[in-house]
Amino acid sequence: MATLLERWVDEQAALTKPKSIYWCDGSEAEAHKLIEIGIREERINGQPIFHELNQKVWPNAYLHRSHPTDVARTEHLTYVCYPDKETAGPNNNWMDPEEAKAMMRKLFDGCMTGKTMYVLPYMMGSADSPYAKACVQLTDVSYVAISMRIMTRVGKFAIEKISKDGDFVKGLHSIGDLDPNKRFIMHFPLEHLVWSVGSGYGGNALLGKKCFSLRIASWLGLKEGWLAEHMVIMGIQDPEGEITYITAAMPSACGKTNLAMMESALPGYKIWTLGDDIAWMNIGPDGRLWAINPEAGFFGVAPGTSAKTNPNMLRTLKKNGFYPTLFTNTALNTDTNEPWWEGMDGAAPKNLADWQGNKWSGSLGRQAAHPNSRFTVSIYNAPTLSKEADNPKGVPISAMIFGGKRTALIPLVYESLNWQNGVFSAARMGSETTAAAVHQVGVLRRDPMAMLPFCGYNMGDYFKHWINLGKKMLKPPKIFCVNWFRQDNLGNFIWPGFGENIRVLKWIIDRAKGKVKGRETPIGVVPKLEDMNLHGLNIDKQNLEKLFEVKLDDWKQEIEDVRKFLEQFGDRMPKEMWEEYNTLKNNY
Ligand code: SAT
Ligand code: MN
Repeated sequence: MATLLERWVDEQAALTKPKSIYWCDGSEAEAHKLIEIGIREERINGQPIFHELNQKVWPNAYLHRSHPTDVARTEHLTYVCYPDKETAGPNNNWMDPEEAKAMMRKLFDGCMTGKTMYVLPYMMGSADSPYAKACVQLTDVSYVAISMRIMTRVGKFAIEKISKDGDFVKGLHSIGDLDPNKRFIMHFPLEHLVWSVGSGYGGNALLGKKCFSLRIASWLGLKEGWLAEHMVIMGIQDPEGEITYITAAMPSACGKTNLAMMESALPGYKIWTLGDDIAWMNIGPDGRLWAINPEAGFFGVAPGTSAKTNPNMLRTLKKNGFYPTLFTNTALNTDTNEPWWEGMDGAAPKNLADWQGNKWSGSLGRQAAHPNSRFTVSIYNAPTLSKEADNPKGVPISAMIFGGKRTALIPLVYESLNWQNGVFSAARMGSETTAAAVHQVGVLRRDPMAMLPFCGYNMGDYFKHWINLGKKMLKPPKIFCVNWFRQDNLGNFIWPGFGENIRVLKWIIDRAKGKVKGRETPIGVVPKLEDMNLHGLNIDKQNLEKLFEVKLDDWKQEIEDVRKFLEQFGDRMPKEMWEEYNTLKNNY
């Protein structure tokens, strides 16, 4: 008798009409087979799916070029579908589920004709974790199948868990005909279901990532009393050998991956990586907050990644691991057959093909690699991988960091006064937009908890959920805000960033352990200069002061802007947020 899973797959096949159905087992042999198919058989837009790179320097690595209109997440084509619009909130595009399904069914009808449907049973979280979830994604692209195998745990164990639980998270994906007018990423949180058509790109197509692990999971977290967040998870080892675990939320392409595997500039400190993008956090039996990374890989921004900014990532990318490594939309050195991007070490090679495969002349100020070009690589390749990375219980979190790209106003670091005040600080976060999504780059937008594009329900309810969870914890993490991007009067970044960020992390863990005092300001506690280890940095006094400055006049406009943002949520915005807002306003 067919199982629940088999029946569901058959139904999707009856709709999409593939020529064959292939059940993936997650083995190494299978990965090689799919890569071969992507090189020799499958085509997107007439192009092979993969190009084999120089295997001596980049073992097991392949280049993928996506369709030129399909290079980033498309937030304007991403919807959450609840029977009522209010539950989706002003932070989401909304469509009635029945209407959305009727429209999508037409787009899916026969879309896999002549193609193979890959069935990917996978786990988010390690299979033995009580917090893990079993899922299945269907797709018609080998690139997506291989990417899912790197980013998640694909294998039979997921099928076993599904038959035990009688339930799974469902994802149906087809690249369709890549027409941007027929591209939709549809979430049905009540059914634990995602339907995505018309894009093969990252967060649009790897449905375990933003679609499930954030949008659907945030909804599950609301119902079940936990948090699904857009956060790094890392351990900071001090010179005594003690490891403190923290999380850090930042919008896409603001340096989360570099932070997660930083090489410390302070002797005696070491960073251990657990995750670079997503944290699922539950209150443990001890009343602390425990985090797991549901993913198993990195989908990181290539431009700017170098031996200086992230030496551990270069080691990760060059390791001959069990999983293939993919590069998407980077440039190609056609003499050496190596990937290349802006901000890699050294000058641009003489003969380059740009991200679309055309000879690159270097003129016209165009970049050779797409600004949102990416690598997809297994976390198990990372030399900084924490030995707790697969611990089914996760790790206990002592501090949470929230950061964004702000060239002015926001100090390098400050600590919130308490949980509720911290939730408010995170909720009013703003960041200058990046190339990770299709929109104008470099404009300030409010991005609460770096979750604006990923919170799968009304953010007013989300803030309330955060406040409620704080009350349930015996020892909630301390909340901090950071900003690596403040500029001087000439428009240069004041703070060197990257490995030097350990100096900020050191202050944060010192504060979390109650080792140092600080200076109180209306937004929270900033460091006293003497408590920050600044030895060997070349920042003049005036700029140093600017880094920690909280100036009355500058904040007036910010506070006004925050009010407008909060007001959008009407009576769904919890009164505690307005209390915090009024305290801040009255302090200025
Ligand atoms: O495209 S993804 O959503 O997977 C990456 C990102 O934008 O953070
Ligand atoms: Mn992300």
